[in-house]
Amino acid sequence: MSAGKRDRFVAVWPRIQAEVLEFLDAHHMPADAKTWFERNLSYNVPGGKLNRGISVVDTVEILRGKPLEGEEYFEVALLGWGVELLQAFFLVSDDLMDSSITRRGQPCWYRVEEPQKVGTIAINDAFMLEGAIYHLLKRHFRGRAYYVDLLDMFHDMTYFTEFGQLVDLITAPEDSIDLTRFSLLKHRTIVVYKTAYYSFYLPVALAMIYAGVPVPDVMPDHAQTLKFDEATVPAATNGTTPKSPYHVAMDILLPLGEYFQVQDDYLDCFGVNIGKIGTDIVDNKCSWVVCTALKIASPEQLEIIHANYGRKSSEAEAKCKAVFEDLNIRKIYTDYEEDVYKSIGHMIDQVKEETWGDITFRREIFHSFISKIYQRKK
Ligand code: GPP
Ligand code: MG
Ligand code: MG
Ligand code: MG
Repeated sequence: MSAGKRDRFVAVWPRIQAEVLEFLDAHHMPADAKTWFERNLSYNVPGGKLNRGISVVDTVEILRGKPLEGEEYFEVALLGWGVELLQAFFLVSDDLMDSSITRRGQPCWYRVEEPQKVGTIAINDAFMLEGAIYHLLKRHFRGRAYYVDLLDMFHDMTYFTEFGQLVDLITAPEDSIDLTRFSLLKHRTIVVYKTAYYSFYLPVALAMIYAGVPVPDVMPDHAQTLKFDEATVPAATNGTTPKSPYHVAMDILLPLGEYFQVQDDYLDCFGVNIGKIGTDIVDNKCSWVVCTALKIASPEQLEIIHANYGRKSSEAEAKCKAVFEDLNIRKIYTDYEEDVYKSIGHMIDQVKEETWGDITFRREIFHSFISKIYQRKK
């Protein structure tokens, strides 16, 4: 990604943050509450890779075939910052639930002690990050015909992410370690819901709504067709009705999001300098790494994994990692990455480009996404 594109996106954040904080003034909130929220926003929202937010801008520009200018740029960037606020809301909460230590190279928000201990106030802070999204949407889009489509999209994707987080958490109970709960199919259920919908489909769907890609009567979701006892993520419709661009986008972006979370799981175990300390082994998580290992381990190796996975000790964690090294999970991952990159590339090649007035649904939307994550190291 060009530095200029990121800089332009980051440059609108102060105005957005000021709008959010202004609302506290309008409600005569005490100065210390405003200062607290300001720190929450600054600490948790702008410090990441910002891929999700910038993708909203990229997608509208690709649909229009030209760069956005002036107030239009601001509006689309605001939708992008809405996705980043949603991400901040999830991460602040997820770090509490996962007992994580660091995020983006700094202590997780709930672990901050100075100037005042955050602790479980982080729960309310997370709610406020979410609340800011809807305040901003109302302020800027309340009068537009597509306002309700934007709201639905944020709400539905939030709900799906919470489904995924639920399955993630109950598959990894702290007190009962039972690796028979884990499989690559269970993993797919978890990651499509906890990551793919909000990280990949949401930015593109928001951009399509804003740009004016016609919204179908029934927006896609995989409730009818995504069966997790099948080996692949199937199409979002059964093929009897022509697919809307939203369906086509979902067919590509959910597998892409699954690939992204496999990378996250891989980096949790094998990454260096990823800005966060991996906790998946100690947390007993149904991660791609352990699911893959369980499929190919010898009885002796299985015994070591069973005895050490999910235990609260760094020696036990190291023993699991040693088995993963012996099983050459690194090589399996590199092969997986090449395969999935090719197969998603093939799906993108099949996309039919379509034009409505001055907007065109282009394959480049998806190329731009996959190129942001291919072979990522953090
Ligand atoms: C990533 O899981 C998933 C999320 C951040 C979604 C959280 C959803 C909520 C409803 C709170 P992860 O735990 O692997 O992420 P990380 O490795 O970044 O901690
Ligand atoms: Mg986590
Ligand atoms: Mg988690
Ligand atoms: Mg992770």
